[in-house]
Amino acid sequence: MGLKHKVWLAVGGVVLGGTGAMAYADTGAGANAGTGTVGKAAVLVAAVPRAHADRGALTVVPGGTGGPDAAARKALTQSSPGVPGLDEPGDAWAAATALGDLNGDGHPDLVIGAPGEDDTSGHRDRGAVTMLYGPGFTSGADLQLSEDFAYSNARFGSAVAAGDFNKDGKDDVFAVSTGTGGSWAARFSTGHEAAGTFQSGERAIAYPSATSGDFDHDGYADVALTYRDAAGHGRLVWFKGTRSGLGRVGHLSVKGGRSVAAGDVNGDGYDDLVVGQPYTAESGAHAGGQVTVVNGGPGGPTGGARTVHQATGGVPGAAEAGDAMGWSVAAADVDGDGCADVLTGAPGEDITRAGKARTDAGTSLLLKGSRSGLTGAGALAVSQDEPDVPGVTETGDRLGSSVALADFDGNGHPDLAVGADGEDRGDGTVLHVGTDADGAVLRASGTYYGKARLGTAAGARLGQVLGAGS
Ligand SMILES: [Ca+2]
Ligand SMILES: [Ca+2]
Ligand SMILES: [Ca+2]
Ligand SMILES: [Ca+2]
Repeated sequence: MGLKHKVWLAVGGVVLGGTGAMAYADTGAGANAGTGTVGKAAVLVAAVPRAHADRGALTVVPGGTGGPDAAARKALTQSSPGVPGLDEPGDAWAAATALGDLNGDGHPDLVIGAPGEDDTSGHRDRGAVTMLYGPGFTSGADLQLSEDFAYSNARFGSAVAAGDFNKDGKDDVFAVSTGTGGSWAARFSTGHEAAGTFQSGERAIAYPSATSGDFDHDGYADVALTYRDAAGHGRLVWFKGTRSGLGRVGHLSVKGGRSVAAGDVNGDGYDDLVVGQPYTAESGAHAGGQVTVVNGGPGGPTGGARTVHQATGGVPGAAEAGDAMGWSVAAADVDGDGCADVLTGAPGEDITRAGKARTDAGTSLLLKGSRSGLTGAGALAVSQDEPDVPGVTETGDRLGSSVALADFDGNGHPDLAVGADGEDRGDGTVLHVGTDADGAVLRASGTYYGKARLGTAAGARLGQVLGAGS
């Protein structure tokens, strides 16, 4: 798969500790997936790290002509055949996930972070990162790292990403630890590794989320990471892919947030960095949160920045403290105009239905990319009370807890997937909304993938972490 055909996206969904899920979606036409689809339908990965006393689990749902094919789903835990590690309470397995073709066989493989995994040397919450090979996901391996990472509360695997950093045709793995100022590691398909730290000090960072995209358009996939530093400020750092691997370039002047995605929002050929900034205190964001796009260019994601919030013209809803717009972000060109569009969740949005305010019902917003960057013009809200969308809003649904954009039905246009991890008192659900042949969003097509359809445990908060790829 050529890099130029890929649209990289990420979704963040953070409830405990720090979780984010990253993935990429190939929106180009591909080989028939063999399930009767017209194109290469993307798979949906729904992770539930809080399931079964925080042991964690995930479900891979292949795409099909009608969207994600729940009947063909594959449920995975650390107890599944071929999955490394022991399934123990508190592992938070799949707190972060990414998809990439790690072995170059044309099938997406899984990268799975388990920041609560203890090691066999007595290091509690050292964390682990597992690679599982598709399409079977019955064989895999853990990332083997130097002893520098062997300490308690390292929480390795709090964020993960996949991309072909060294351009050898196989995707590589990026992973983050949050202990002692934070550190990163990359594992290349060639077998060698790189690693480094973010900042000095013993205090942990929090809420990391990573994505991969080619921000400087040199053919080598790069990485962008957001996290909250020990002082409570959102930070952004980017890493440049090269023939010899991946190297940390530096922090950006734009503040970080809770979620990141990559996509060419202004259509100039450089992937741009999309940052979800839900909180004023962390990011200097507008009340209620915002999404900022930092333009890619020859020097990476360091170009001009453009911000959209609910007070921006054209954006539905009102900007109120606590809405948490930007909690999750994904980027892909939904309408096919050559500019990646951005789907963002605002799980703290209150919605009034039948005269009663439903606190934290949540919403999601599809924001359009344009030649001049991200815009509020033409923005679309997808919540349970929007016209045609099935379901009704309830207090605490938290719709928008995660988002993904990928072509789940293989019609050539990315579809929307929106998590609502508070639905039905914490069972959670995922809302899939399709798009037509022109890329128009079909809100009436909304279908829920809840506990019964995906077989997740009660109270697992399905919709906390979503990923997609093909
Ligand atoms: Ca590679
Ligand atoms: Ca690059
Ligand atoms: Ca661009
Ligand atoms: Ca577009």
